[in-house]
Amino acid sequence: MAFSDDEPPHIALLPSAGMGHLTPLCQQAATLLGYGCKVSLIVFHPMVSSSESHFITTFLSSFPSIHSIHLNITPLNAPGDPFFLQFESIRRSPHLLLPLLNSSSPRITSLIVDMTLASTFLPVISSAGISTYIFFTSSAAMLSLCAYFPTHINARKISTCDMEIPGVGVIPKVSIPPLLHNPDHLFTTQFIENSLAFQQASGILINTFDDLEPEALMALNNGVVVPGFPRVIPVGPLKQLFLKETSALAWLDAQPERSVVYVSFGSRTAMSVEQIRELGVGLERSGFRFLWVIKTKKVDKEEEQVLELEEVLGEEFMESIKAKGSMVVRGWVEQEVILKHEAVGGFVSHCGWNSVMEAALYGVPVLAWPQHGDQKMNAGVVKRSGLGMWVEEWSWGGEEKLVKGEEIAKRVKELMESTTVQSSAPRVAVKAMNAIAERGSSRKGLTEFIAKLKV
Ligand code: UDP
Ligand code: G50
Repeated sequence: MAFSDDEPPHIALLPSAGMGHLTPLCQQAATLLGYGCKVSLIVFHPMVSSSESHFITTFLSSFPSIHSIHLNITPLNAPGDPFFLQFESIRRSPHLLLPLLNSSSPRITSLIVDMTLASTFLPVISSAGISTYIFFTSSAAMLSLCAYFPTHINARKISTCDMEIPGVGVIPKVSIPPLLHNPDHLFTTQFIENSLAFQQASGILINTFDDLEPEALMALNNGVVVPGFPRVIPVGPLKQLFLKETSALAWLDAQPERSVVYVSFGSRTAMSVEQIRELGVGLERSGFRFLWVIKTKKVDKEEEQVLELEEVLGEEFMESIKAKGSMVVRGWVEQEVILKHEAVGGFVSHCGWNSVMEAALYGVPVLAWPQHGDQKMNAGVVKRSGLGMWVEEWSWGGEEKLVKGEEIAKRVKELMESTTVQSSAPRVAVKAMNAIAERGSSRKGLTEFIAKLKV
C-alpha cells in the first residue's frame, strides 16, 4: 500500500493476557506490517503461561522488523483467575507506557488496544494525541452483549434475567458469561468500564466477517445496539502465522481424508478428571480416530505437577487408544496446522473465538461444547452460521451434570456423519476466504482503516 507522503503510519499494538488475546493481536500486527505500516508490539512481563512466552519469542524472531517494547509489571498477589489478575495488573500500568510512546521515533500515530484493557489505557493514550482503536478478540455477538451490558444493568439493576439486545435478539440467562451475574466480581467491573470506554475509541477492529455475523454487525454499525457506537470494522479471519511444526503432523499425514476428530478446549480450560474420563469413553465409542489435547490445569506451567495421563485415563484405556491408532497429547499443539490438515473431519471445541474462526477458515465442522465465559455466545454463531452443531443441554463443561460417554459418542458420530453439517461448514470457509480476498469485506475494511490513520 502506498502512503501519501511516503511516511507510513506507526501503529503500536497492546495485547492482553492469555493466548486467546495475544495470538490475534500478533496476527493483526503481522498483517499491518504486510501493508507497509511501521509496527510496534507492547509486551508485558512476566507472562502468565509458558505458551505465551514461547509464542512471543518465536513471533518476534519471525518478524524482526516488528519493534517490541518490553515492560515489567508486578503481578497481583491475590486469589482468583491468574489471567484476570494479569488483566488487572496490566490495566494499572498505562503510566509505564506513556513516556515510551512520547519518545518513540518515528512517532506512534495510533494504538490498537485489547478490549480488556480499554478503560484505563484509552484516556491516557488519547491525551497524548494518539488515536486509539480497540481490538475485540471475541465474536460480534459478544461485542453486542458487551456494548449493551451497561444499559441492561442500569435498567434492571441486576443481571439475573434474560437480556434483550436491540437489533440482535434475546440472550437467555444461561448464555450470559456466568461471572457477569455477579456485579461485584472484578471481571464484571472491568467489563462494564471497558464497555463504556469503547465509546471514546476511534473504531473497533474485530476478528469476524460480514457473512458470518451479518445481524450483529449491522445492529452495531447502525447504532441500534448503542446509539453513536464507534465504527466496528470486521477484519477476520486473521492471517495465520504457522510459526512451528506440530508433533501430530506425521500421524495426521497417515490418516484418510476427513476421518479424524480433533478435540481441544483451548489454552486455558481444564476439565474435571471425571468429565475427561467420560469424554474418553465417548470418543472411543464414536468409532472414529481422534487427536485429543488434554489439559488438567488452567495454567500450563502447573501441568507437570499433576497426574500422568495413565492415571487420568487408566492404563487399559491408554493401551486401547494406541491399539486403535488414536492420539492423546498433553500440552501445546499447533492448532492451525491441525485444522488445515485434510485428515481432520470434525472439531470438538470449547468455542474460544479464535478456535471458531480457525475452524471457519478451514471449513472444519464444529461440535460446540462451551465451557465458560463468552463461549455460549460464540457457540450460537457456530450453530446459526452452519459451521457446526451445539448441544445446549450439555451446559457449561458438564459442570452441573456430567455428560456421559454414551451421549458424547452419539454426538461425535452425528458430527462426522451428518451430510448437513459436513457440507455447510465448507461453505462457511468459502465465505471466509471471500472476505479476505481482493475486494472482500474484511480486506476493504482493513484498507480503509489504514488509509484513515493520520501520519
Ligand atoms: N491453541 C493452539 N494449541 C493449543 C491450544 C490453543 O494452537 O494446544 C491456539 C488456538 O489455535 C487459538 C488460541 O490458541 O488460536 C486459543 O484461543 P481461543 O480463543 O480458541 O481459546 P482460549 O484458549 O482463549 O480459551
Ligand atoms: C475471556 C474470558 C471470559 C469472557 C471473555 C473473555 C469475554 C470477552 C469479552 O475474553 O467475555 C470481554 C470484553 C471486555 C472485558 C472482558 C471480556 O473486559 O475468560 O467472558
